[in-house]
Amino acid sequence: MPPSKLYQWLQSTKLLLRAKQYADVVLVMGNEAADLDSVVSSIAYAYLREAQSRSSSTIATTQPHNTLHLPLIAIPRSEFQLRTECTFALKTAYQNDDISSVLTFADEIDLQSLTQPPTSLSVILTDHNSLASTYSVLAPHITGIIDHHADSHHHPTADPRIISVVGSCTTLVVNEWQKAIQSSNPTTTTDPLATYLTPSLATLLLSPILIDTIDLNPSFYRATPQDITATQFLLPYLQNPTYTTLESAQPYFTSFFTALQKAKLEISHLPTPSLLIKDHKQWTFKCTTTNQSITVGISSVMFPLRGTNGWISRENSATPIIKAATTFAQERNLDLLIIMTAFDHAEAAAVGEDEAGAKGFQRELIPIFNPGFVISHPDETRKIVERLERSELELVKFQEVDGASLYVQNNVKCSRKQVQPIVQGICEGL
Ligand SMILES: [Mn+2]
Repeated sequence: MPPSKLYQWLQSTKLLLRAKQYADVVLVMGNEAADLDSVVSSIAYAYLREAQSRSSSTIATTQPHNTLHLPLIAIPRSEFQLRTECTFALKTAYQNDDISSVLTFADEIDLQSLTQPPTSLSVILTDHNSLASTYSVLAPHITGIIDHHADSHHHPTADPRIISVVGSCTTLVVNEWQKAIQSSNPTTTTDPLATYLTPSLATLLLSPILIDTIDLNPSFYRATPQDITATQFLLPYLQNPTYTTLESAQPYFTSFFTALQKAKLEISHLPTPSLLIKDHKQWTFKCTTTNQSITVGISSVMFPLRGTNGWISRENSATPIIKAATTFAQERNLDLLIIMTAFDHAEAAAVGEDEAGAKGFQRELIPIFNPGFVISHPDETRKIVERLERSELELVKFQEVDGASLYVQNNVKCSRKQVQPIVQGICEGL
């Protein structure tokens, strides 16, 4: 079986980029979280532009194809394996092709050189409408926005500038496919636009819509009429053409949604350093009395430490986790690394991943100090630990390993958003 059209296009795009064989580049880029919606919306919109340029006229097919449409995944390639729902959706939609192998990631492209003449660069943002600071070099080149977040009113002259609060950004991209297919005239084109929307692509487009709207379930108020219309439009393009109505397709949607959700939770096989980097943020605080800078990182991990299926039992003890976390803190020059675990036992039980469904939502927390760093002075580490223990987090120690304390965080309402200012206050007041 020959590779799919999408695979061939992505592969040739990668080769042309490497060989610098382009005059115009249209970069389509999702946000830095690189979640399923960002990945799919950027691929599918770049592919629409490519398909339009190929099918719009016979001249386009006889002249050298000089515009490179390039979806960019805004994370390093090594981190993509952590987006388990993305790799699962790509595999489900394209069973015979390894699509991720031909995608282009942030560490595989020299953005600075693309912004230099004679290259003409235009950047289209999907799933975000204001650039992350790491990509500010691209700001003058933004020509289009398709997004479903609140409008930050940047780039007012972008065209298209589609910002609409729908469940999934991919819904807005499906909308663009629909408009383009309906307005294209098949008799004048060699390769009608609709032939690019294969069953595989339709399945891929469906996946973020299902995840973001929670299976189009009206009781979660995530699915908007536009998400429903987009799904309706995709129906005849899906792998199984017997789905004529949304009602008849619902059992298929639910089983696909459940599988995607399960894949998203399946991180327990990842090695400890990957679990720590998957959702990590860091900040530098200034101690007001000593004027020292203190860098603190917080890793959120959706995997419980305790329990028979937990992280500690996987490693046989907590020691390898503390060791790997200490190395992680040293590599990133952190004074303090806090691991926060969050795990919904009830949700896991619902997809058969957890035997004890009654425990509900739980959090755990471990502060780990980088030996030899600013706050490694025993007085200061002791102060930080004491103040954390006295804080509103309601920490209860359940184990102590190699000088690190492992806590249950009984105030489960405090996510990283709340823990960060608490830690900031403690560091600034040392
Ligand atoms: Mn999104």
